[in-house]
Amino acid sequence: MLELRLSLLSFLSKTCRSGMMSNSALNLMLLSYLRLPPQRFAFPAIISSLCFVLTVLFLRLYPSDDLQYSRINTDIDAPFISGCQDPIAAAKAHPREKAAIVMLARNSEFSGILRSIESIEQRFNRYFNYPYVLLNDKKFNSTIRAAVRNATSSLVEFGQIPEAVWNFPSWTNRSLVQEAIALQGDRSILYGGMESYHKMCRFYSGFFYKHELLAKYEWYWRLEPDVSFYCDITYDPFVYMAKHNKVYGFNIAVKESSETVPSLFRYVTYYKRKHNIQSKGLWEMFITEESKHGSHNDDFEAMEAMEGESYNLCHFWSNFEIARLDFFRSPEYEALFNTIEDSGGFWNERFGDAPIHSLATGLFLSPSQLHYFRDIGYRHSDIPHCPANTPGKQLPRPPVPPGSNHNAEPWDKPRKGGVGCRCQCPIDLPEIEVTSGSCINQWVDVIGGWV
Ligand SMILES: Nc1nc2c(ncn2[C@@H]2O[C@H](COP(=O)(O)OP(=O)(O)O)[C@@H](O)[C@H]2O)c(=O)[nH]1
Ligand SMILES: [Mg+2]
Repeated sequence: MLELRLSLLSFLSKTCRSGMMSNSALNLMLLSYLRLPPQRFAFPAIISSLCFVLTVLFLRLYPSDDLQYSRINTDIDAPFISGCQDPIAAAKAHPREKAAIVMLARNSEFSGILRSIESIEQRFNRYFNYPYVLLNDKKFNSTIRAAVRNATSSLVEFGQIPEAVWNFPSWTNRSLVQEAIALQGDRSILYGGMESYHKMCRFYSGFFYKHELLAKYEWYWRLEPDVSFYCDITYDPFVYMAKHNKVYGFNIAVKESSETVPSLFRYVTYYKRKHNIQSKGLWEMFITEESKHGSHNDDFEAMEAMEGESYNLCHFWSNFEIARLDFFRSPEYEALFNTIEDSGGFWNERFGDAPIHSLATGLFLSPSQLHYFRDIGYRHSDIPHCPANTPGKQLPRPPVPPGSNHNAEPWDKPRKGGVGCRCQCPIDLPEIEVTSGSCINQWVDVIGGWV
């Protein structure tokens, strides 16, 4: 009977999820609930609405705890740990890697800075005690310094970014650049009119890893103000990245808005061609389906058309990154950055550091050197990724320090195939994996597909 119910539910939900590309609120709610992999085609809204109603009715009649959390092929990348382990024992089991949690922030972001640090402390760092490096183009004020030091028992270092690094490079014509930025504002390009945002993207593209406070580290975890972590992280991600020969880890992959990077792909493919770089299997994640199937010819026009390839705008969202610093410190990455810098696209366009980091992984790395931290529940702005909890692998929380405001709420019910530990997922925000802006399908394609 249970088998029959599950088969029927699976049929209904498979039919329903085909409507997800229509992105209707109903479909998103359902997909977020069912956590099934998204499909690439859309049924007419009437069919997807009908199956939505049928599925909800069915679930109300026969609630099923056996519903599977969607599974990804694990041959070349899998969550390091599914479910919980004892984080105190895990922290004792290995020496820490040379790693830091790095945050660039402004003095005006006081409460967001603290919210992020409290969240990562509660879910991870109170066990593992990684140091923090906070960077700013101005001097951090004493209120922020004191509040951050008070929020953690780890080492905290505050650094100021030299003016010569943060500001427009000397070769730019300042008034022309300012005009170009103002024009992007007039065209309502996201953050296009903000000088400071252009500077931030350039800093994260080509300079953060050279800051003197990061010189002693081999790894970093990028943190931003005002983000949340939804699950407990009871293992050391740096240790596991090292053990599995991983270079770059991400949590969310989405599409960039095209008007911010009209010419970025042109310069990156120019670099690829000039240095005769062959894909190691990841580049395909970033090119459109048409380019994968299009015929390639070598005449001048095809070269101009970027080898017949075009950018699908996918990128790893760089507000969360756990990565090796030597990836960025390599001569290849430096040369790539210089090509992009010379294009003027940090100013005349609004090149983001996320598509730059991502295309660099596509040029230099193989899929097996990347890691999807699918088990880490995370939110930035109103985009969350939150996994289901692993059945049979949830453990009670270690005691929280007396007087702390650490969350003591119960966690979500586990689900078959779930990979999370004590996750408490949001119910008011649609899961990014199942929305049409997500690039998880493109990632899954290069590592072996959905199971
Ligand atoms: N110090 C400093 N940090 C900045 C500036 N602009 C952005 N940031 C930081 O850069 C990161 C990305 O900026 P944010 O405003 O969150 O952009 P979004 O995540 O793309 O919406 C955050 O960590 C910000 O605190 C700036 O002018 N000065
Ligand atoms: Mg942000």
